[in-house]
Amino acid sequence: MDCLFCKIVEGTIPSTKVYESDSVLAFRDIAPAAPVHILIIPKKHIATMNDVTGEDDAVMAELFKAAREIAKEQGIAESGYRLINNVNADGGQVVYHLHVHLLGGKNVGPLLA
Ligand code: IU
Repeated sequence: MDCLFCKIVEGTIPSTKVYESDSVLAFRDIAPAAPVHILIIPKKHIATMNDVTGEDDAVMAELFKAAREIAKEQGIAESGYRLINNVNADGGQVVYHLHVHLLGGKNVGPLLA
């Protein structure tokens, strides 16, 4: 499968990892939109949020646990941060391997500015 984020999971494409567990990986976005911009992904290939099934309950729980822990570790848990998941074309999804953006380190403003 020709998936960029699967290659990052495999290590054939380098990334700046900030968190790793058995089922989840997080790394810095190459084009950061905020001082902290981290992508949190399931290691398993899931194309979009639409493709999540009941079998993925544990990995999705792990993904949001990673978000909480990374925010704390980055020192932005209390100041605040935004989690974004883009789905398909109208949602602005570019990479079709499910990922949650963690954005913070500044006031990211209203959602639909
Ligand atoms: P989107 O939600 O699919 O639109 O976001 C894809 C993100 O992946 C976007 O913020 C890119 O900057 C980021 N990204 C990356 O971190 N490394 C890459 O090699 C590529 C995209 I291509």
